[in-house]
Amino acid sequence: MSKPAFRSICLGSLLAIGPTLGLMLWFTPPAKANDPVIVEIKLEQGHFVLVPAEIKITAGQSVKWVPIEKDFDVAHHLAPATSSDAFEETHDFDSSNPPTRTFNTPGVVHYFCKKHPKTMVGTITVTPANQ
Ligand SMILES: [Cu+2]
Repeated sequence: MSKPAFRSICLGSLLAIGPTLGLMLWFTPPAKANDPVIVEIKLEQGHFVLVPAEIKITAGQSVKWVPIEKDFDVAHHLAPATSSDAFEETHDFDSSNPPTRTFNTPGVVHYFCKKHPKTMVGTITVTPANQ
């Protein structure tokens, strides 16, 4: 096989594979690691609670708080437990606008709901990304 012929076969393969790869990437959904971890807000025995109350995530991951009692448009409002907890306070929210927060710094974050401070208490443990 002469060199020019070989070259044109290679080029032909690239031209065929390129668009195929491009299409595959186009249709591939985002990686699971980037999907937010869901914490549900449920009504249990008359009290709103976080499920799960304690979660462990990897630095860079996001958490989304989703009220699943859609019949009750009760507002929630998440805030750090203390000034040393790296938690960005939310606005009032319900099932129509659940908040998401991304945690980039390893450590333990305590938070609670200002509307339901006795029962909606949670902890997020953020581990380093390379562990
Ligand atoms: Cu609440």
